[in-house]
Amino acid sequence: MNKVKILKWYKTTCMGRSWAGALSQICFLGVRRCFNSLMKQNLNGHRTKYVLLFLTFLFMLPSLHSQKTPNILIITVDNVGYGDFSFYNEDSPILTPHLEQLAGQSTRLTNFYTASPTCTVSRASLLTGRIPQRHKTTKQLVGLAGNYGIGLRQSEVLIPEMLKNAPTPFATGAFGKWNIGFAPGSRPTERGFDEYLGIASGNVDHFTHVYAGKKDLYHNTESINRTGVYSTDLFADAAIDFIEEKTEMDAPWFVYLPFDAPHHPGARNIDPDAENIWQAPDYAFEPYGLSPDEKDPRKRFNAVVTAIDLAIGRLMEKLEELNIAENTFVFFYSDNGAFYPYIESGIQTNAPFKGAGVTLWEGGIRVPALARWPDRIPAGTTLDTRLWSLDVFPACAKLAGASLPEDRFIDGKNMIPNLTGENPYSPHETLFFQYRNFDALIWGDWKVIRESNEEAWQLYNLKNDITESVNQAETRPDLVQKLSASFALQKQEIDHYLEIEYLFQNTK
Ligand SMILES: [Ca+2]
Repeated sequence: MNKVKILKWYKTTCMGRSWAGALSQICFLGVRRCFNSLMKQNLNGHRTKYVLLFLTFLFMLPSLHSQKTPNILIITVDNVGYGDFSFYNEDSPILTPHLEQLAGQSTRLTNFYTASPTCTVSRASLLTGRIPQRHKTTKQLVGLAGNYGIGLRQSEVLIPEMLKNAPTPFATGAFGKWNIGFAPGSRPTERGFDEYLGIASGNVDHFTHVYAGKKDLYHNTESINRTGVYSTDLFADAAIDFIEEKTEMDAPWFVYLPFDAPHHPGARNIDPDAENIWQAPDYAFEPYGLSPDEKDPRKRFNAVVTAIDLAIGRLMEKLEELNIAENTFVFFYSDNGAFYPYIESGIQTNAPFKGAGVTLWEGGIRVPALARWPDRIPAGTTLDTRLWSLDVFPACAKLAGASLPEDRFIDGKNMIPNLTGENPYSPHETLFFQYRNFDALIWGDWKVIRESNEEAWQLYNLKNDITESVNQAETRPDLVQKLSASFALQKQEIDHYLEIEYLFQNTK
């Protein structure tokens, strides 16, 4: 073959595949070539039959491999803005080479929304596939009373509970920030997870794991002490150990890895004896040539994110080492956008979007997201189809071959055909949001939003005006009427639906 032919062959055979995928494809083509060659020679006798049988077996190996139930890895980061990562904003000063590599192996979502702009509600929605108004956890859990209370209703079905009912039940592990209630019956190992290592609350001192003066770190339901181990590493290492163990047992696994970083430091989540600063491990300052004593909060924040990047790098390396990267669906996203104080001080950015966390402006709800599944999801691509975090739930069901719960409405839709490029159309006609006094609805290119129901609706065209700068409510009253009517109808439907669901679940 000449150079042009070799390049063409390489492109069609290996491009977009992981190294293992490329190797598998090369072996497959090689075996096929031998098979064809043998057939041409028209050999006779038993030996030939066995050779042919063996080659047929080899020939089938890749397809057998591809039919294996995939593992599922969901990673969330806390309050990272759309413009914080270099793979969304080339001006970002934050060093994340491993996440950049992951982005290169993934489809990068540019029109992905979290169902809520705040931690607790975002997580409750992800794990149930339902909008907050339906699962009824509509507010942040605050303080020890909030975080150690029931939190999310125990009657809600979580992803790991659904995956336990898959044809091949999944091994399930959660490692990180729980933040949806830690009362007996609400804890992860009582909600479908086989193993849990993490914090009950939203954010802790990254080194002492103290929240509001209380040691907040647990293995399953037991309080544990790992003082001195940086929380990001603690969670990633627990996930790695779990993955290693379950892979050895040849069980499909589901890992939920919600980092509590880089969430800002504050009175509750910094140990009373420690300085109130962005806490990063010493090694995360090295790539910047900085001392761990660096005082600039922007540089300290960058190191916190780099520590996440290094942890995710180790995790991805482990998937390769275990030879399971090919058969693992990875979904990575930020639970909500960056908050105003950190945007205004130049530490973070939701650029190009307006607004911030705990608002329904695009900066609060439109978040960075990556989806990787070698050989199925085209690598290094960008996807602008509108999806949201609730779609993870039915996607997990589809991947596992599990049935969705039949006694409740799931707002999410299976996004796998969108991620693989089979279907370019959003499965959602509208996205409905309600948080605190904010109301919003997105339909097609348009969005209506109001900061309280005492204010008039504002109207923005998200296609031509992604910064939500030009309110078109006065020039397009027809669209305001259409979208606001849809919002009112959906709100009415949800209220009515909840009554029916309650009756249905309590008369079984
Ligand atoms: Ca958050």
